[in-house]
Amino acid sequence: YTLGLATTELALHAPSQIASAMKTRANQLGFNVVISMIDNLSLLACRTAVNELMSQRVDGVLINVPLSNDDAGAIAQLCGDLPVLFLDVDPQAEVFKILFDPHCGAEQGVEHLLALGHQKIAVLTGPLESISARLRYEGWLSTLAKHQITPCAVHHGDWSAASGYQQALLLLNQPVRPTAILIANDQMALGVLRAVHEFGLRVPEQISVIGYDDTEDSAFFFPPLTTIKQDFRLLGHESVNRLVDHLHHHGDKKQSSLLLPTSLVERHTTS
Ligand code: IPT
Repeated sequence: YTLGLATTELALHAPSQIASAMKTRANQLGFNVVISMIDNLSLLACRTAVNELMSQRVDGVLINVPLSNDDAGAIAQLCGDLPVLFLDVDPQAEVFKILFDPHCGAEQGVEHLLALGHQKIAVLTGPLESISARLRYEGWLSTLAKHQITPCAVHHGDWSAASGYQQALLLLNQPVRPTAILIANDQMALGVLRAVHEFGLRVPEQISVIGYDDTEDSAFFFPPLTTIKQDFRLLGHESVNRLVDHLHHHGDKKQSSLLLPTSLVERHTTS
């Protein structure tokens, strides 16, 4: 068998670690993985990537591209009888999927900051074209709202460290200084840490920072990053297992989607 992976930008840490874990698991099972990477977030780009994989006669497809419910439906239709498993859709989407619970992750971050006594909390979201970025943002807002808190500032990045740095400079130049920043991924948190340090502020004494992902490098940021872990090795392994399982059963077994838990990893950027 050959599996096809349509993926978003592999220069980002999370998608590359997911692809690597898939490849490792597929190789253990004796499968090949061919990869098609999209360079912009659009349905057309995703269609093109899937067509490219189908022309290479793959036996099943993994889609790690953020897709709205309608777009995921369109891609599932494009695949026809070919088994297709989605990794970046809404938990409500009616497709075969495996995801980390975005609400659970967002809630864990907020609850951690509230337990430490923070009230003046700023947020830095991922790009709002991404369904996961939107769901984390909604999760933060609804959890904060339960405690009658609204964020003191809202900024939007694009998942990169550079955008985290730029947005943090804007944030720190404003008169209201937050005591904590919730950040939608670790790469942006890396950029935020640099900006905060350039402002001469101490982490976590003067400002707390919490990321999301727990990618391989996050324990080596300075200070080591507190974050919400998504176990990408588990995701890569489970997604391949499920797709292969589905292939072996010739699609006669009901496709069972999976919602994986996230967990808080407390290091040294929050107090
Ligand atoms: C998601 C990451 O959390 C984020 O950091 C970014 O890399 C994004 O992917 C790229 O699309 S994880 C995804 C499986 C929701």
